[in-house]
Amino acid sequence: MGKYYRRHIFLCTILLGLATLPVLHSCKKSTGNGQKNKSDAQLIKPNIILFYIDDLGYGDVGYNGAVGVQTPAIDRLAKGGIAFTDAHSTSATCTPSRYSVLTGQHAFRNNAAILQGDAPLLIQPGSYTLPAMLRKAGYRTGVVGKWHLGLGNGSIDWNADVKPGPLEIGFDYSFLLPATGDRVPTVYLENHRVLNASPNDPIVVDYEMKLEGYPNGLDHPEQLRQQADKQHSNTIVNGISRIGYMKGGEAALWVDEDFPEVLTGKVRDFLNVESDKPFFLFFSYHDIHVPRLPHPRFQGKSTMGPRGDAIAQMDWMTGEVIKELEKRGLAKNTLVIFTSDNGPVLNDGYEDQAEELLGTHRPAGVFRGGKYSAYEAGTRVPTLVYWPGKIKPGISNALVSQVDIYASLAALVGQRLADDEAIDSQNLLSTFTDYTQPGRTFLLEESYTTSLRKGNWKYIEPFPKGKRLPDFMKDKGVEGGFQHYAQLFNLTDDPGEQRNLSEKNPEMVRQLQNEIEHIRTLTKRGGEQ
Ligand code: NG6
Ligand code: CA
Repeated sequence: MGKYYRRHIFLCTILLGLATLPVLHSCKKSTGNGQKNKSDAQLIKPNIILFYIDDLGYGDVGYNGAVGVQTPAIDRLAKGGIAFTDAHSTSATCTPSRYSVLTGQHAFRNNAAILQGDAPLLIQPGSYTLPAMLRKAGYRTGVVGKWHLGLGNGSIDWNADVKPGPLEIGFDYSFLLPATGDRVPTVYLENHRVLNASPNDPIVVDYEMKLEGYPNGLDHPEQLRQQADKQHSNTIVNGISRIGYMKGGEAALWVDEDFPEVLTGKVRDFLNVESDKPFFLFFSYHDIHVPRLPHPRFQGKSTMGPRGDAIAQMDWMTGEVIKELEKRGLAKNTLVIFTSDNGPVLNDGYEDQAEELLGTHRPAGVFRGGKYSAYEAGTRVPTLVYWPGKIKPGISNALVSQVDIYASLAALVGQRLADDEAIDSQNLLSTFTDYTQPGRTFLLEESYTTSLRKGNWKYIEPFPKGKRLPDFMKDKGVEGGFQHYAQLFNLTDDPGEQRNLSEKNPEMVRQLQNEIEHIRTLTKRGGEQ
């Protein structure tokens, strides 16, 4: 293909995308942060916030039928924006989904799986990333919240500069929970440094060997506020035993109940930075992951105990950020994407009564499975796009994946992608901004096996004989869907994936298996090998 021709296609794609943004050019006024005295041409670069919730199920939000907890702030976004009914994280667990959002590639291409708390950075500095692409387009970029993509090069000294990390792969600012709430070290990391670390009380982290210092859960169950399974029974911090051992850093330890204030506060600070640049913020929540320890203010806000209260807390945090945008006159010039890294789970290692207090609430809605699962609820998550005054509110049934955020935002801000950049990411800018537009024709879902959606068909690859699931899967009560035989469902009349049609449709099974294998071999955008 000639250079001119390619460029022409690229420009057309951008223009087509923009044509779907109905009132884009009507906003000429200065809107504050990053948008002073800018021409129309530059106004196509709105601020962008990605609200990335942890373990939030399709049915956990009011607008999708939640019972026992209210989510007024999120419902307001749903009413004023586009609510997607068939939007997916790329994977049924956290690290792989995050990897895909930030790289525009499927996690299997880099063997991305749930990481230990002291794992090295999974994305090599110098690789193509979403924040680096947006930075190239003139954005100020930040990440606040859960990271879980690894840090450092192999052995981390938590008392010195912790790097490489987000700042080395495209973010200008970072404030992190380094891994997850249930993994040590239970400290905040601001840019390269642990917040409030002291040379007199050095932090040591070990994932193999018990460390003397803080008590641990197996030896001191009487000190626990929530009983935990074996994997979560190591060092006790704030009355909760975690995965992994740590000692030292007493002044740096976080208090889980403070997350909403601390994280929302850091987001506010990021928004308040005076800058001529538009911003991109990846706001990555701890909620509603375990350990679920909502602030006393939210305790009892739901009828479902800590899991429901954590949903209420997460909703409050979302509302606070939107209010902040409105207060600063930024709402109309900020594209908000709200979604979750994987589907719901009730028992994920701690006894917090999530199962007992569930009542008639259905975390996964009508879908089968949940976090970790190959069934739809593993990846089909609540997803909203909100941009008041720019996109028409509505419901979209288009098939979309979080891996598409990369190419779609590139189109929005006028960045051309290299052939080997974000290779799994499709430019769905028109779909994300117009509820009448179609989405993908196929979509890959990763779990401990691989599934493929083709329209409303859903194929689950057989789980290899001899391959083992992680031991913890036994106790989860999650329907994994990992069978040694092929599974094929038609979601049109069987959204709950109950009737396996694979034997009746061997040709379809073969075709979808071939497509999975074809996707595995791709090395370039647009499907060329
Ligand atoms: C598992 C943890 C689980 C959770 C998960 C990652 C068990 C026993 N342990 O190893 O609690 O931390 O990893 O969750 O299941 S995720 O949302 O970050 O993928
Ligand atoms: Ca998760």
